[in-house]
Amino acid sequence: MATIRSVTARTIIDSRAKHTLEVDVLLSDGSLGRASVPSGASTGSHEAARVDDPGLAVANAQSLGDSLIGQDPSNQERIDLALIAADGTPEKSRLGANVILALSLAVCEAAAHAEQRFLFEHIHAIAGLKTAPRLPTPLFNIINGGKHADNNLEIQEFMIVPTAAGRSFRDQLEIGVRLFHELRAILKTMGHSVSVGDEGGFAPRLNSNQEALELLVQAIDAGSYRPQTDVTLALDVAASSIADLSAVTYPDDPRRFYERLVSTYPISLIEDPLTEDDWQGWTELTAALGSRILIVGDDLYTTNPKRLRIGIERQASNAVIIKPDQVGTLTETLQAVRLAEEHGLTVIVSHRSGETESTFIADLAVGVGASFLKTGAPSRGERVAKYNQLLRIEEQLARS
Ligand code: 2PG
Ligand code: MG
Repeated sequence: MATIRSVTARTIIDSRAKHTLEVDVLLSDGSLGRASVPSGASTGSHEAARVDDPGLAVANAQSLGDSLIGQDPSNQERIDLALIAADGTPEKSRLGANVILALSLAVCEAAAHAEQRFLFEHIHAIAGLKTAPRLPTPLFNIINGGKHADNNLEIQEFMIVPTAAGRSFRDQLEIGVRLFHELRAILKTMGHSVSVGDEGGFAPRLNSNQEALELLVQAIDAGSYRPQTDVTLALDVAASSIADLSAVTYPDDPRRFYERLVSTYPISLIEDPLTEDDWQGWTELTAALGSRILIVGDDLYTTNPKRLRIGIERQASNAVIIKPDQVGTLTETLQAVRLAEEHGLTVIVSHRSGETESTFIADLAVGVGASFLKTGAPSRGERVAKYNQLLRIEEQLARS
């Protein structure tokens, strides 16, 4: 087996014109793995700690990377445990979760190349899951609010979800593309801005969150699709990033507010409807709505197997967001996915609002057989890169 010959760390620019870390891992047989790190705007307070200073991140990645020279990249768990041990803190605050993640993912890609496997195949091979590789259903965030846009919408993401049954990924992507254009035309006719936010969705100034949902239903009608049957709606409320959630749900309490929304609109999924430490509220909401829709924990869990275990015990949600950068290694990410699989939680792999052109999460979603991939609107290069990678993987899976 090839061994790690060299590691090179550098900064590159992300989609918000911020510096982020990129790492190359070169193997003795010439195989190259390259990984970069995204970043969030609505970050959960339980996420692993990052080293934000670009110079320090590069220096840490370089010295930590040098300590991997000579090692076998196919043993992902051993590499990741060594990275975790080198940091030595529970939150990865000494060397930085971003530093550790870049190395972890670059090693994974290098090993896939050395073994002449597609990345998704390699991830599947090391994941230890029962679920077979499959294409995820895309969650298209076509109206951006909250911390991802400069408008007045408190809710962060208004998404459309093609129904998967009987549809290829390519067909599902076409629905996203078509509805993106339908919505654009509707907004233009109304005299709204059609500039896009951080995740490629439109960022109009509307009268209310409900108006955004109305516009999505209008776009579905305009595209001649049937709401609920062909396309459903999804929200990421990102409740912990809202200054006063009760002002958004007013005059109702949150539970009543969401029950009303779900009865009024063809909603199939709500992410982070409540704040990240309101365990009791989550359990009650999941009891009330969990048989009708997916209640998804993002900031609640931060891809951390320890927090996910608490949520499973408390029946706090029936779905989980998986973001490798929230926890800092591929091994811990896969551990969270295994836990979700074991307990029947729906898995949703997700991008961050600040992204690079890396397509790792597309392969991750397929490799772990995730039900969904959330990676923005079908617009902006760094979002489209992931959707386009899924088109290629769909072809590869069809051939094998
Ligand atoms: C989220 C993410 C991605 P951010 O809340 O789910 O959409 O946003 O990366 O800003 O945390
Ligand atoms: Mg979220």
